[in-house]
Amino acid sequence: QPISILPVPFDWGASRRGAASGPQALLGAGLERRLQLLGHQTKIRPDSYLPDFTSDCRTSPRMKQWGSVLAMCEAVSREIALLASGGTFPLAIGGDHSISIGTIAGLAQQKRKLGVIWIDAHADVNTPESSPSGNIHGMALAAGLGLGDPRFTTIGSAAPKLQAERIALVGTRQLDEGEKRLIRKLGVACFTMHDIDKFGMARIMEQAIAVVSSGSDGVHVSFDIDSVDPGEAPGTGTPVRGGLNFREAHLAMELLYEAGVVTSADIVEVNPLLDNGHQTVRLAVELIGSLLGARIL
Ligand code: DIR
Ligand code: MN
Ligand code: MN
Ligand code: MN
Repeated sequence: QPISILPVPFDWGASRRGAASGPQALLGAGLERRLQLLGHQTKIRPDSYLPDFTSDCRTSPRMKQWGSVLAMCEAVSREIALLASGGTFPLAIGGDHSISIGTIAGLAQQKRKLGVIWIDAHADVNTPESSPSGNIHGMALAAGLGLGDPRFTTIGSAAPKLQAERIALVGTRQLDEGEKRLIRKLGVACFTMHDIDKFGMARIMEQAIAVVSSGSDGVHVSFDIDSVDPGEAPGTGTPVRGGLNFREAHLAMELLYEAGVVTSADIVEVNPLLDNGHQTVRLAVELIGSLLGARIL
């Protein structure tokens, strides 16, 4: 199955600039070639599909730069829906995590029972009311669940895109109070760093894959590079200590590939301006490789 790479050079959903250079950095580090060496056909969508969001200054303290984020998400949603209906595997490369509001809205046009595995130090289930920061990248998964500002929850279609029982969070270690309450209330499967330390990544991924694939018509992997420990992945806007080590991150991706259930993915929050050389950019490219079939032997 051909892979459609969708660059989303956007970072107004976060408080720090730089993730907008992520796509160029990942492509510059040989992402496409790596996928081709794994036997995949690839196609890069030129980013002319994106509107000019730089001049949109609609903003509010609870939803910073919401005008730009909304315009980006609508364009990403349209584009992802098009790529998915064309029978390719959509791979969105961010950009901050707000781009996933668009990818999920686009995927949901075809898939009514989409499972999502959210590999992230954070849960991104804030609403404008619960968010302490007002940064929309911290609201991305909530929007998929139909929670938050209607302008964002109704992109592509009015109904919620996701069901809580088909979502698994992996690598979680920093939650805001409102997020903790919501996760408990909805019963979202949350595999924290505590669980990974205790049971090991292999067992946790087995459980997470079961959650997202049972009764689902596709599985989307949303990989926030800040899930990885800052020692391995310093190039990201909101680093949190105590993350996945190098092998844990690769193993998660390898096991997802082995399970054979993944139908789309996005990789987000790579910030080349904060990187130690190209360490984080290279790691991100390698991790996408593992998700799409790279083997040690
Ligand atoms: C925090 C940070 N929970 C917020 N979220 C981040 O601003 O809502 N997500 N950094 O990746
Ligand atoms: Mn995130
Ligand atoms: Mn994060
Ligand atoms: Mn550990």
